Amino acid sequence: MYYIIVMNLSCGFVGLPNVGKSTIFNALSKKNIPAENYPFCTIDPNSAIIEVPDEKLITLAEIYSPHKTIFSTVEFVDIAGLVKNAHSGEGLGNQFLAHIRSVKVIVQVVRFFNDNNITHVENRVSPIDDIEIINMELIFADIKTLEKAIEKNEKNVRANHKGAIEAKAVFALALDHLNEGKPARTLPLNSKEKEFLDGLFLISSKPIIYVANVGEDSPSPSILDPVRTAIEKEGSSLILINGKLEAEIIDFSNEEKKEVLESYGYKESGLALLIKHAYGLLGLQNFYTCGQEEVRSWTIKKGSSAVEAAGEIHTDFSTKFIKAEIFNYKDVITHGKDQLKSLGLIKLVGKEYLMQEGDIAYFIKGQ
Ligand SMILES: Nc1nc2c(ncn2[C@@H]2O[C@H](COP(=O)(O)OP(=O)(O)OP(=O)(O)O)[C@@H](O)[C@H]2O)c(=O)[nH]1
Ligand SMILES: [Mg+2]
Repeated sequence: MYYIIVMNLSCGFVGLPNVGKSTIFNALSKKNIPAENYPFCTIDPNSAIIEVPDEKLITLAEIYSPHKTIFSTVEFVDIAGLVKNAHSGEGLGNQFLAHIRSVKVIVQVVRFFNDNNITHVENRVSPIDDIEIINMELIFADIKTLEKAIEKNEKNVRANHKGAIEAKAVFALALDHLNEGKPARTLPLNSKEKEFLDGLFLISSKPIIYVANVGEDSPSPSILDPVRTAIEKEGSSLILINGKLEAEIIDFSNEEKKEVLESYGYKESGLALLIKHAYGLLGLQNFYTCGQEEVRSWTIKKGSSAVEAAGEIHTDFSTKFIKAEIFNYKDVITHGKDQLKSLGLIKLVGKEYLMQEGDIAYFIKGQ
């Protein structure tokens, strides 16, 4: 049996220098890139393709004993540290922008650990202020983008181009919002208005997950709670990862890792937690295909229909879609794979069927 990996989702690690981005990136991706105690250790973004931890897929592979087991994957990108005024050239300046623009989810790593040996660029450990600095840099970058777009759109307004007046109104709303220090993702717009902004690929419109790099001692509620409240108010979520610990157990087996993490009070690995949140934010779920040749996990948007799921495998399966046989992981576990047909647990469905979490599909296509 061998394993193959396919890519679906990308997460970019951002944050101040020396907060532990590369440490966490390495620990989660098992990649040994430099994570040293000096700011701007990471200059070019490093990226890693990582398998989505998937217990269901592993169980299905045990049941079907295929030649290949193929996991869904995510791409992690370790982006250079940002500093205050990066948008006007401080630190590594605007190099970060293109890297952040290319990812689907921003993972903001925030330093909670105290360690006098590790320099903090602001010479203090204050998560709430660090978050503010990073978020403002992303907003400043977006303000620049928006101002350019407004200028360009003025020509369209003068030339009476279709939609230019509407775009002007949306851009003005967005600029006010950003100027108030709020990220574009919290601007309430209807779907038509949203389309005008979508074309600008604003960084602060991307979903964000905050990772507290908590170090050896868990932060006290008096430090953690106000940060969590501020983040949740914005509609985002905060997860706790002990970067240093995860880096130390990088070569342990999965069972050993689980044991160590549990002894420190962590129910799940940082990787599993992060991916679970990224799936939740983007509204993703998995379905499976199972056969003798391969057992494979596929990632789709929640609410996808059978024909959309089929298209994820190959466009041929969607354009020539006839029907699909669907059964669910839960039934395989309860009844075994060979009893499903006689028990009436294999559904024959058409294009419109809504895929459910844990569905296993066999698509039938025409010539
Ligand atoms: N004590 C302690 N040190 C940590 C922890 N996480 C990271 N460090 C140390 O902090 C230093 C900086 O970590 P990096 O992972 O390189 O930080 P970074 O955010 O990637 O920094 P840049 O690439 O410079 O932006 C290294 O010496 C790490 O070993 C932690 O949880 N506790
Ligand atoms: Mg780094």
